[in-house]
Amino acid sequence: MTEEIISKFANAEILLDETAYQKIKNYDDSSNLVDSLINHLAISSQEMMVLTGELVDEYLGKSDANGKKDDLAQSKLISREFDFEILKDASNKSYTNGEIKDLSSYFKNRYHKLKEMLTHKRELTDINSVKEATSLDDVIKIVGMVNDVRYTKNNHKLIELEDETGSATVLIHNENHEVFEQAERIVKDEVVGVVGGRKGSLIMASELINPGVPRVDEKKTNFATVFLSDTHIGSTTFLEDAFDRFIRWINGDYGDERQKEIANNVKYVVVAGDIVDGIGVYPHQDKELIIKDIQQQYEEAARLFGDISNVKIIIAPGNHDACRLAEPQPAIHEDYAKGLYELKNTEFVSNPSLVSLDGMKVLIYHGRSFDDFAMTVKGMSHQQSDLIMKELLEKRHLAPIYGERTPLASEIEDHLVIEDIPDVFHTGHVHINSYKRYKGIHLINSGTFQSQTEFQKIYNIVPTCAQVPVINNGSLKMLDFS
Ligand code: D5M
Ligand code: FE
Ligand code: ZN
Repeated sequence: MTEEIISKFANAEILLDETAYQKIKNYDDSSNLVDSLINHLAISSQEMMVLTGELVDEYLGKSDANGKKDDLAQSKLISREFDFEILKDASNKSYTNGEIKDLSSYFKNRYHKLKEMLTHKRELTDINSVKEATSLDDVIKIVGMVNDVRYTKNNHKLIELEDETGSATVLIHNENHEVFEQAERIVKDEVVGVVGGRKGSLIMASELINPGVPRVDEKKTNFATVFLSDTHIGSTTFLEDAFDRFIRWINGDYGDERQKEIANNVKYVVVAGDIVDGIGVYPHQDKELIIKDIQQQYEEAARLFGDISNVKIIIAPGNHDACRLAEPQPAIHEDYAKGLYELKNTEFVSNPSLVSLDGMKVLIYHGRSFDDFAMTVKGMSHQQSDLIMKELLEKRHLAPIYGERTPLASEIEDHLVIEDIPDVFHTGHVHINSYKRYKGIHLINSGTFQSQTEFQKIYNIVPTCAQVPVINNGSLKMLDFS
């Protein structure tokens, strides 16, 4: 039996310390205990672990006379190891003093980062400068930043493209259907490649080239990650009952067996902004607030999220949080959110940011730029944020349009360029769930826990409330707490 105990645990990747070993060996029905412990630990823990005497005692205390185990999700037997890493965060990287000089270095930095990606593409090796291109009679290849987009009176598309040497006007003929359709999605201030030929003072485009994203390999994960955003705690329209059901679910107290099994597997919760409703975000907001003090709103958030244990909670800000509005938004400051900071399992990151959850890369972005895309690009809307997310990935920029609804800080570096390809692209803001798999990347918009507001009624935005996306063992599940 002695050897059998050790080898059974070893096969299950569990190490025994001496006291645990003695306790198990001396237990009446040790063979049964070995099997049930291994079974229990295999479900609750994903990593190699050390089983101590204390844990054995705790387990035995929780087993009833028939050896039937307690609700696994309730068990605090395992203290998990989190392989959590912040790969990119802009919180402490804000250098700008707001001078015009910064704006030009900001755009230069954006241009160079994206040009670097574009010129690595087969179609854009040996590019011409824009100045050269305006007098070339051969095939023209240029990379430029979009200064302006408009139509000719015959409904062709005109793009004003600029690099450090000058600017040129690119025409996309509407009978060139494929390229024209692509040109419909071109926005101001993005960086794009053009292949074409000169016709007088115009460049006729035969190809438009985005920096693009390669296909990513499927990440094998054996844990569950919950994606939340836009809880808007403090608002009269915050759906507290639904949120309570969510918290009960995550703690193993709500849902059917299958849902409880997922809850038991949850290791991370990611919050992509608007965790609270904030104050003074729009005129007369106080009429729609149940908690009128920003710190109190975060205290309430701490009370609600404080019921989640043994799960790491990663929090990024949105446009309602106590944070500067200009993106990149630094992490929510401790002065505002003391209670949340005091929770042992919280992490605070900037908007945007890139984190690694046991090797699964998650790009977190609140999604303010979706308003600009929904307002300016044909066929795009708040309802289908997956289409916008796909376009942002192709453009490799989270908020290309400067000077509209999305305030951007003119930093020396452009932190909104998508430099690393994530496994998951998680957004919020629109209050409408969406999910798509694009080139292997999970595109997730996590909806909201706020019912329709007066503002959203005017814009005809119908939120999808209390629908929570979870990636469990690599595939998406939607859980409904409404
Ligand atoms: O955003 C709540 C909803 O309102 C979301 O669907 C986006 C939309 N929204 C917010 N601001 C604007 C502007 N300026 N134009 C159009 N649509 C907007 P929240 O960030 O929670 O207030
Ligand atoms: Fe919101
Ligand atoms: Zn928002």
